[in-house]
Parts: sequence; structure tokens; C-alpha cells
Amino acid sequence: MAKNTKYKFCFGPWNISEGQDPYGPTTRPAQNFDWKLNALKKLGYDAMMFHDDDAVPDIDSKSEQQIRKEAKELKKRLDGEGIAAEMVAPRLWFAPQTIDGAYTSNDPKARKYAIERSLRTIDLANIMGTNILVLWLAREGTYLREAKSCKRSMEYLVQALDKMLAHDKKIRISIEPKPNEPMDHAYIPTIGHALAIAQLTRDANRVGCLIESAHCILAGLDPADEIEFAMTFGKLWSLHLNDQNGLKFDQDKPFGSTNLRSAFNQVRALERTGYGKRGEYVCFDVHPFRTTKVEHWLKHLDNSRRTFLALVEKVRSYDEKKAQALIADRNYQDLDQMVIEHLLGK
Ligand code: GLO
Ligand code: MG
Repeated sequence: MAKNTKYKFCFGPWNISEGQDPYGPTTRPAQNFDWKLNALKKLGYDAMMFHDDDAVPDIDSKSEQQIRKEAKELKKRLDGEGIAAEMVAPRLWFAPQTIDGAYTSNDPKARKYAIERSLRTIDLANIMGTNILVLWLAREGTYLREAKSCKRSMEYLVQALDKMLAHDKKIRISIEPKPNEPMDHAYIPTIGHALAIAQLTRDANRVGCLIESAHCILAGLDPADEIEFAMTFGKLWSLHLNDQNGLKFDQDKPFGSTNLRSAFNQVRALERTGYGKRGEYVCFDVHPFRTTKVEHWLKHLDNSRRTFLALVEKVRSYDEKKAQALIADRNYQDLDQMVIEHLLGK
């Protein structure tokens, strides 16, 4: 029997958020990067995820030389703390240049900016010791169907991906699909879309995906099936576990918070397909509730990992033999109850 995976965990500095929403201000005071790195260490996590400007603040106003210098300093600090950088992602959705989208903007200057910034992020990833570039294609979509062409946008996207792949022969691109928010409709809403567009690039083997539980739920899909689908292609290179209560705003709730059975099935999908065996991390893209007090600020991260580890035990102690017998008898009624009672600890 294959050896059990020992999972490695990570989160990003943005996951220690301050509680602002579109209707109200922050409810906790902002903390600096050092405080967050310290918190990550204290919680016993293994790695941190980075946006390019998490690693080098105000990156757009800095020279390439300055960016390299700051990135090297950060890498040294991370090494000193024994913390890895899991990935780097260009935060393209924040810049004034990308109001109408980044790679798929109607403005050629915006598209050029987006590509150049992505190439710089690849250089940053190299210095930080990771070969994973995450692309959450936040503004690649429309508010208005008539404003853009999907076909042309796909062509722009492939051009941009090709430039990134050509820039660095080792970089692997993990596309993080999300069906909506901030856009009405995103052009790459699901893992199927991400893996399909990969096929049109100059090196499909280096274009894979990142699954976020909440994004699958927002697309009306089952995160566990999305995980097994991506793993069938050997293309799941990163993972954002969290939870989401139906078709609402993006909630980024603690893992298992809304639907424990779905969380169980996600962990089961990871265990069954061997996620983590090639060094992939389990990342939690979770946020504290707005009501969270400062003294409870890290609980959503600690709790998400606790739930994950408890579910790993549940998956490993699941009575597979009994399940197979019920499946052979097409007795899905009792299979359903067996899962419920297993989760209830009976
Ligand atoms: C938002 C996304 C976002 C990304 C992160 C990494 O809905 O989940 O948090 O994961 O910016 O690119
Ligand atoms: Mg995410």
C-alpha cells in the first residue's frame, strides 16, 4: 500500500485580513508583513503564498534592480525562518492600467502592461525559489457581453501565456478559475476551461490549475469532482481549500464551515489521487469573519487545518470494504447513511 501523504500547509498574508467589506470599514488594525510571517511560523505552517506586491510592496514604482534586491532579502529571511514560498501571483486586478481587464483588455497598452508585469513576477518567483506562477484571472471577463469578444479574449490569453512560457523554460502556470466576482462572467470559469486553454499554448505540459473550493461551488460544481478531474490530467499543482454557502458573494469561510460532508469528499479526493505526493501544498484561502476580535484573529487558519487533519483521519478510517459491498448491491440508501454516521462518529 502507498505510504500516507504527510501534508504541508500554507496561506497568504491576505488571509490575515482586517474585516472590511463593500459596506463597511476594517474591524481590526492592519498588521505588517513581519507580524504575519511570525503568525504563520507560530501556527506551524510550512509555506507562504505571495502576490508580487506582497513580496515587494509598491512593485510598480520600483526598478528591476530594486525589485531583485528586495526579493533576495525576503528569500534570505524566509530561509532563515525555514518557510518556503509556495507560489507568486501577479496582482493584476488592482492596478489602474487593468480596469478593463489585464491580458484581455480592449486597450493594447493595458495588455502590454499585464504581460510585462507577469514576466517580472516570473523573475520574482525564481528568486523566491518557486516555479509556480498562479494566475487568478480576476478581471478577464465582461460586465457587458457586447463590450468584448470571447474568441478574441482567448487569443489574447494564449498570446500572454505563450510569452510567459517562453520567458522561462521551468515556470509552471497554475490557472485559478472563478466564475464571477469581480466580473459578471469570467472567461475561464472552471477547471475544464483552464485545462482546455492550456492545450492551445506552446507548452501545454506547463499550464495546469489551482482549485479553490468556493470557486467551484460558485460555478455550481462539486469541488471533490473538480479535484479528481484535474488530478486525472496530472494538472492540480496548488489548492485553495475554504467554504462557501451557496451562490452568494465570495465568502472564503473556514474549511468545512458550511458543508462538512463536501469537505470530507474533497479530502477523500486528495487522498485517493495522491495530491501532495509531488510536494504540492494544501493552502487555505480563508478569511476571518468580520466580527472576529484581534485575540481570535488566527483561529480561521488554525481551525481550517484542524478540520482538514480530522477529515484525513475520517477518510483513512472509512470502511471501504463495506462501502464497496453496498455499491455492488446498489444500496446507495445505506451508503448515504454509512457516510453520515461515519462523520457523526458513530
Ligand atoms: C479570490 C481569489 C484570490 C486568489 C489570490 C491568489 O477570489 O481566491 O484570493 O486566490 O489572489 O492569486
Ligand atoms: Mg483563491
